[in-house]
Amino acid sequence: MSSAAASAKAAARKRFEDVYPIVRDQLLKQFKDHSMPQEAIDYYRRSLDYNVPGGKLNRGLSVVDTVEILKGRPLAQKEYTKAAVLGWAVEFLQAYFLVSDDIMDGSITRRGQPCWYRVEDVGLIAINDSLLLEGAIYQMVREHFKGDPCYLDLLEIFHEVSYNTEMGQLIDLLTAPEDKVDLNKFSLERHQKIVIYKTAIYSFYLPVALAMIMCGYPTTAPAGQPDVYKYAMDVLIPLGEYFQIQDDYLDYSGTPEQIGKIGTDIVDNKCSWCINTALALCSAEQRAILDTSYGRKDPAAEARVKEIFGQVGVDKRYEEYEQDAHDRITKLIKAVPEVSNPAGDAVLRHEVFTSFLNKIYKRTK
Ligand code: GPP
Ligand code: MG
Ligand code: MG
Ligand code: MG
Repeated sequence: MSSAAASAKAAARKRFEDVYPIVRDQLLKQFKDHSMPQEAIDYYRRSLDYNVPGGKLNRGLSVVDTVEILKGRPLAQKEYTKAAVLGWAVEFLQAYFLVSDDIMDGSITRRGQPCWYRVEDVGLIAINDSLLLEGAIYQMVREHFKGDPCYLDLLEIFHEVSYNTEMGQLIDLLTAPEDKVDLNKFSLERHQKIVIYKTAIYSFYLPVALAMIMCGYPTTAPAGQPDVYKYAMDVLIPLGEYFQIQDDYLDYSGTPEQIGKIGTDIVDNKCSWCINTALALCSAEQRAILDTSYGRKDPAAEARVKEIFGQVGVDKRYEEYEQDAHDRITKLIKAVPEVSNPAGDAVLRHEVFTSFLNKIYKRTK
């Protein structure tokens, strides 16, 4: 990236980050309005600051970027703030998922710091904190959008997408029981179902759909008009699937310094892209080792699994997968009609999708 592009990116991030304190302080003010004890206000603030703003912010920034691309111009401050509130709402949704996912996965670190439930004086209060993070979404959307024609569509999509993600989390967990390792349960088909539901919909479809809703694209296509949300879905789901396969691969191959978390997929018996790929390539002897070593809370067993991933060539397969995904998604993008909204002040430009693809292509963290 050129230094001009890098500083534009840093400035965009800073502008987005500057909206966070506004949102947080509105949430804290509600606590005060309910005369919550100071201890609760302080705790809630600490939970928000710990869990919401410290990630890559890709999802949140995507909402703002997409609104700008749809409108084809920089946003005025008022509309910027509204787009950014929706972006932060996606980051709150993500924080809600991650705080609870880390408990369910028994994870150790997240974003380079201990998982919230492992922080002193937090423990299982983290469950309630995750619920507050979810509830906060609806508080902030109401504060900034009530009375807007798109308000109901915004509420519906947050509910629908949350529900889809919870369905995905359920099949992720059911496919990976802690005490019963059975690699026969795994398949690339099951893997695809899991990743579409647990990651792709909320991480890729949601930010773009929110931007489209905010720009006045009707969620039910008028007679004779293309269903633009369906077109968006047709590109964004494969994109999200590609993103989660990267996450799976980095869980195995990345260092904690690089990815900001300690990979737990092998010891957690996860139906990840790596194990499915290894199962398709391994010999009977290697399979026997995988059967006895996968999903065991034992560093030596984990090391044996990683060794087999290396032997069967998971890394080379990943490189091939990545190239193929990039080319396939590029073709899907070309098939999307560049439709205007009814007011004629927004266009579903291909750049909405290519900007996503460029952001994640060959990512290493
Ligand atoms: C993360 O998958 C899963 C989610 C963010 C969805 C969680 C959904 C809930 C309803 C709680 P992961 O466990 O592979 O991610 P990571 O590797 O970051 O822990
Ligand atoms: Mg996890
Ligand atoms: Mg998980
Ligand atoms: Mg993962």
